[in-house]
Amino acid sequence: MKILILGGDGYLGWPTAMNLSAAGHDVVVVDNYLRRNITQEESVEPLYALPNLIERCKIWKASSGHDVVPYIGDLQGWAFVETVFKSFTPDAIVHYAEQPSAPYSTKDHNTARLTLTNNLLTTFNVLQAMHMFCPNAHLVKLGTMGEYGTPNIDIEEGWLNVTHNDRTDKFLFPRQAGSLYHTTKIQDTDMIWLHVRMWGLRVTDLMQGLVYGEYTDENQGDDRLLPHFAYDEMFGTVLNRFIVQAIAGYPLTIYGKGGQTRGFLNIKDTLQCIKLSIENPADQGELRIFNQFTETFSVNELAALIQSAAKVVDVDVEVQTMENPRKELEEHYYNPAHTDLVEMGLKPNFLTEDVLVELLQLTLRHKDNIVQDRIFRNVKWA
Ligand code: USQ
Repeated sequence: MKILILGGDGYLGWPTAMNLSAAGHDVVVVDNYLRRNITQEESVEPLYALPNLIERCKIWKASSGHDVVPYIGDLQGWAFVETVFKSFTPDAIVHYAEQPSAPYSTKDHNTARLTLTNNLLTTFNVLQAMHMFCPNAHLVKLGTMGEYGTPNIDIEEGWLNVTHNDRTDKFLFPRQAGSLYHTTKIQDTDMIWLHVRMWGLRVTDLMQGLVYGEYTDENQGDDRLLPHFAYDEMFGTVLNRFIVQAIAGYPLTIYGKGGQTRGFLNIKDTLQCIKLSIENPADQGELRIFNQFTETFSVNELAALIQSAAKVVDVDVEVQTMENPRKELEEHYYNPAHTDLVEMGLKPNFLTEDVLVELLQLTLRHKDNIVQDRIFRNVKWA
């Protein structure tokens, strides 16, 4: 298939590009280096430096023989979008091209505005381009489990049957996010649903949990092909942050009571889910929604797992409970369904001690790069 990956330089975009090209697909990647530029501006660069997207494509070609073709540009610009879609006309599009940090989206007016305009305008342009240039293509859009928030009822996979005054209909499951970033993902879903109904587009919207890990089948043995490893308060997610904090001798930063519970998955499982979705596409005029995670943990449970795994590499880890900079429930009910992708063939890679030890060892190799003041800057939700 001809597959276009938007956000191809990102934590998930680059591993997806290698994985799908290794599977024999014809892959084009697009990126404007938004995340690289923001992390430089904010002085929160990842644990190790990595080649840029053009260099990565050359390294991958030399080691695997597979072509991945890079386009560098901003998908908010219509002329650029037209060029990409007219020259490639994809069968499938994987859309990761968004500002992905909740704390960054709440930092100040400029960062909130950038998140809103970047995420919504990019999704809007992708839908317009599909309608004009490739109406039969399948869009695989990365949403987030954070769209649902933490309601006091079971979370279904995307949809809910509602009976009201003796009549029944199916609606998008109620969404109530906890940050502006997560809200842009809800707005994306709503905009996609409109265009599926209006134009008969085919779309899979993946409500993804928190992804952890660095290693995939394609990057073993060549660190230049790893995804970036963010550990700062804005772009690092909780598990990767705790791994780096453990190695840095920084007490694990548990926000509030630590009962916040989320869905998690290994980066290898993200790749499986994307491939399964692409190779078994949604129907024309269908918005298919899957909850993409394999297991749930509270922040306290994660901290305990990392404390225990760190003993294997002879590191003692302290934890600290700190005032929560976010506005979120710290103890709540959480029971989201997640069976559809397993029924399609997903074979989960669970969070074992071996997986944690592998990440701790990778971090130990780069310990001297850790900058302590990137770990916590207290970006408040207020
Ligand atoms: N947390 C801590 N200590 C930390 C960092 C986070 O206790 O040092 C807590 C947060 O308060 C929150 C939970 O851990 O309750 C998760 O926070 P996070 O920063 O790891 O993840 P989040 O902001 O929810 O967003 C991340 C990604 C986002 C993706 C989302 C999936 O940045 O792109 O959409 O995970 S989900 O969380 O399922 O919505």
